Amino acid sequence: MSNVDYSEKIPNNVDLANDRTLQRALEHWQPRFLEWWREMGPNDFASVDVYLRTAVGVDAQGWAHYGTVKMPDYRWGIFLADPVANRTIGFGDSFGQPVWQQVPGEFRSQFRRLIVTQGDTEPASVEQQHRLGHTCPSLYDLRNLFQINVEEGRHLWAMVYILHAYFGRDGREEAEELLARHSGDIDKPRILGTFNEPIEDWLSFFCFCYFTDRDGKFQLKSLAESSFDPLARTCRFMLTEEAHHMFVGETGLGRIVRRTLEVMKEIGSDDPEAIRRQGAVDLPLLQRYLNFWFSSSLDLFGSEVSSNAASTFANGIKGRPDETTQYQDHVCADSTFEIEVPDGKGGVTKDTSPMRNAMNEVLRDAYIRDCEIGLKRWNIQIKRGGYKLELKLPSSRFRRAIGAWANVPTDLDGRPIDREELDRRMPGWLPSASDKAFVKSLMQRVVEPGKMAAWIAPPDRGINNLPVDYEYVRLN
Ligand code: BYC
Repeated sequence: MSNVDYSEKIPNNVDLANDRTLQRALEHWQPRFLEWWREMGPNDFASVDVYLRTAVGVDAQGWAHYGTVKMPDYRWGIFLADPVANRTIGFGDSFGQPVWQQVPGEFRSQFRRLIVTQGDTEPASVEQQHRLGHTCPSLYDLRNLFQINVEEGRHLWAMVYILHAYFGRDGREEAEELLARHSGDIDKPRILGTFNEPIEDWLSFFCFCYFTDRDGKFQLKSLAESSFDPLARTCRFMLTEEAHHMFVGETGLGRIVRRTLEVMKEIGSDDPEAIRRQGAVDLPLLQRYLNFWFSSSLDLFGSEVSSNAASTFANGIKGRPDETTQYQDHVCADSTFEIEVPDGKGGVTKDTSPMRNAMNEVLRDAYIRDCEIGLKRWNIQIKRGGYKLELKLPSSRFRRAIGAWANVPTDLDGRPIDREELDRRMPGWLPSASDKAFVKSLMQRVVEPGKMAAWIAPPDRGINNLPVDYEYVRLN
């Protein structure tokens, strides 16, 4: 089961060759995908050789196989983690019953909605990163960008397989629509807000990988618990690839902090202007980027109290990350969860929600704790450098567009403030036009093997035990 059939037009471990109808349908979608990749992917780099990881099997030996590939020749395929024998439903009203190999009719539209939402984010991120290759800070980073891009393409394949294989004509239509919506398109935008935000510089890219890909981790972990076994298995395999995307975010931001501290030491100052004159990123500017991407990514969890969340949990469609190992009560029929909501008078009050309705908030809380880890590491670096400044995540009430705090003006600590104060202070909390212009001025491509742009420190090590100065992308 672990081996991937690479002799097929579409590499897969789902025995596609024995389902001619499905195979034909996917082979019909394949050229559309490639056409989309040519138009919306990193196609200015179609002819370059990239040192990429390609899965050749879903077990430990197979999933990280490295070699030099031209991106359009990457073998996008369909890989499901191996089935777990006698797996039973891990949560909700049908707890303990055997998992489903087909989608129950009554849950079809709920499943389709979630799979489409998940699928929509994958090509969206490739579109957002479309032009970043031209301003890479090093060949190492360029290679990581392309690795992420091809894997997001494969994650799109993962969802398209599920739509084609289990949702008939509706699924095929949805698969077409996944290529028809585009990030930031006025008429046909991507479904979730963050995936319509432009990513025009590498600082935004690293923030996106740190915060937004981490939402991917939490959502995929929740879907990996699903009672619909093919969905659970496909998400389990996606998670192995997702880990690298967050690694790129965390180490990218960590390397920026390290370089800034070096510059601060060299010039003996933490004055942002003086740091900028040396071509590095001052920490207050980095903080404003963190504020932007963190607050945007928090919205991806949906409303604090959600009837959608309650019913997907009750119906065994979407669980909580590590449902089996992290929780005692997998049914949550009677438990409650306390949330803080605006009191409508400029203050905060506590509300009690049935646990099932609060599942989005449970996930968001766990996500916030996970986001803290990187900040702790960077703050240790800053403290060791002898500086007092600390990077901080803003409150989860800050700048929200979804849920109880949507459009409620608060400061970075989540204290409700009036709109006039918000308008006055917001420019100091988010990247300003001059911040963005400065960051843009730093985005000069560096492509000599081993060399780094002046605003980012080298990584501790290269990819797959190769040296940092390996020529990860041969630009010809
Ligand atoms: N922007 O009851 P509500 C990833 C919509 S990232 C716009 O509050 P629900 C990746 C919502 O769709 C992971 N709309 O929330 C990362 C609903 O609309 P409909 C992606 C939003 O439904 C980096 C309405 O508001 N995967 O993989 O409980 C690179 C009311 O919804 C937003 C998933 O998200 C928003 N931010 O939960 C590449 C997993 N938030 O349906 C990839 C699948 C909510 O009434 N999706 N809305 O028209 C889900 O589980 C759920 O749809 C959500 C929302 C968690 C997103």
